[in-house]
Amino acid sequence: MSRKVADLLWEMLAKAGVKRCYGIVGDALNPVIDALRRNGRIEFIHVRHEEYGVFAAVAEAYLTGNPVAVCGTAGPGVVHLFNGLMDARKEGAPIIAIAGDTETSVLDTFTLEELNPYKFFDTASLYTARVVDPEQARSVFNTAILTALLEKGPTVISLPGNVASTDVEVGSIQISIPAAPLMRPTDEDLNRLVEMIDDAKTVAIFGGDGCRYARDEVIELAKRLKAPVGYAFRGKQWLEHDNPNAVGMTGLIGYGGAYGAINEAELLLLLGTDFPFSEFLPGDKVKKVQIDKNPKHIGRRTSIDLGLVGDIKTTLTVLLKRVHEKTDSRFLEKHIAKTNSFHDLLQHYVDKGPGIKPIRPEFLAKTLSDLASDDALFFADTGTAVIWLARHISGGRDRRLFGSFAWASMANAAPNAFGAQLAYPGRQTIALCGDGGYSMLALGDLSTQVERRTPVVQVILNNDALDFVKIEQQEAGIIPFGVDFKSPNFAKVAEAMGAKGIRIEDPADVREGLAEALAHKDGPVVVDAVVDPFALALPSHVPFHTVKGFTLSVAKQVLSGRLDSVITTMERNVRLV
Ligand SMILES: Cc1ncc(C[n+]2csc(CCOP(=O)(O)OP(=O)(O)O)c2C)c(N)n1
Repeated sequence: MSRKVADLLWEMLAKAGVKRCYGIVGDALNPVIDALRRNGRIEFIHVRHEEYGVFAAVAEAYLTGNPVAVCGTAGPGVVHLFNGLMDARKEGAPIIAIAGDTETSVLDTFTLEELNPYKFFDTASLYTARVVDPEQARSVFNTAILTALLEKGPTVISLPGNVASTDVEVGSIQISIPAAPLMRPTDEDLNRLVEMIDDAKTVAIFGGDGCRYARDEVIELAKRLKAPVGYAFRGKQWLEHDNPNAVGMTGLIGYGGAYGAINEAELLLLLGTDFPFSEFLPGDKVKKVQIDKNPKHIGRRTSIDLGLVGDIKTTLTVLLKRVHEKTDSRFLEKHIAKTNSFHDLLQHYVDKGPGIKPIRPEFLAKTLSDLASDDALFFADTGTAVIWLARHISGGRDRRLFGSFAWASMANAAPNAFGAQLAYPGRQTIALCGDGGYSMLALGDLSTQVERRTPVVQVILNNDALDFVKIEQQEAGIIPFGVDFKSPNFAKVAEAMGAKGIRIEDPADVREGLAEALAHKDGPVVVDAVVDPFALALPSHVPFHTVKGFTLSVAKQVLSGRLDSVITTMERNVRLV
């Protein structure tokens, strides 16, 4: 049967489970979007910025596991997709990007908006194809869909408008998507692992997103081995809640006993994690075993004594049949006690919060966590928002915590929450945003949310600063520079755009303001929370160079006449209040 290439595209995407395509149309994409309209099975989400669309798609794809389409048109529109596609690659989200391309008759002539898709997408995309002949179409679309789904990341189909509107002869359109295969190490390797576990007096576990489907198995293993369980940001939501062995996170936003546990154990099991901060992982004094279904992850962050390829669930299911229970729980108890005392420390600004103005972000985040529903979906911007998410937003069986954890782009949270709301209509979706991030990307597409009346709750930490970088600069020993700016009253801006706006300046209004926001179901709401720009968040383990850098920065600030801001930082962070 004959159909246009663009019709074939949407037919195959719909068969693969794509429900939405986010993007902006124009020139080369016009015949593609005309076919989408004809198809009628995929919803087009017209966003104001292509990057916003991709961040929305990333959240939808990650949370649901379904493939999601995005589109941008020739040259500049395509370029706007890039940052989001990098995020999809790092977060493991199956996205198929349709890039409008210049007519085939003028390819390689440096014509208007021409972009070489192979070169341009090389870093982000798992598979990039340029369809210059209709006969390629079925095979290319099939490969793009399967690669995105099975390798979990973005693929790109670059489609010139003239090819999209050409007829192509295709037989039956089937798209067969196999489930991910079960993978585990050989018996020989598992026996070596059992021996290493038997030989170690103390074992700690550190897990990442690879534990997503293996929560029960990891917790059971930890119980048997009396092992404390630490986690990377991407492992927190799977391993923290209702886990008596949980000891928190390590790294620069770390808390609890995780750093101590993984550095003091005799044996460390790294499960499904590509945690990038090597300096927070132990050196040679701790034996390390790493298990990951992606062989490229093994040994790249720290040297490993035993590397095993396998998915965590399948591997641990077999391991649990062979492993011998340990009886001495003193190591576990020590690190649980450390975790508990760190929690008391974290609680300080939460408890004192109602009496401190400007509002402490710790108090704001904890109140939000307490008020939100048990199945809320939380998203945090890269910036201080991720710190407060890590430390004060509690997970739960049905809660999800997501962000640009592995790529670390700013401005992800509001679009993430928008995509999640479209995927799970009516479920509470909450974005904790930076004021820098919100101004960067989210503001324009608040109009999109208003039009669609999506009840997304956006809480902006209005601190008039790129605060995370301000802290970074001080840790690096330099005087904060280029980090201050003036934010508008976001509540008023939101109201002017047709959303609900709530401004909170007084700590006494935090609870009521957030409750009102969460109760608002008729469209988006923006909470403009004026928070303390001097709130510091130091990790549970502070590396020496950080202490040195901070001291140096403080000295430089004093010497350059900024004593007032140094005093304010000290006053606001050494429990004087
Ligand atoms: C697109 C992008 N640009 C720059 C950075 C570097 N960066 C990381 S956090 C941050 C500051 C974020 O500021 P804001 O959104 O205001 O949040 P805050 O830290 O003040 O809470 C910057 C500039 C980045 N990660 N991504």
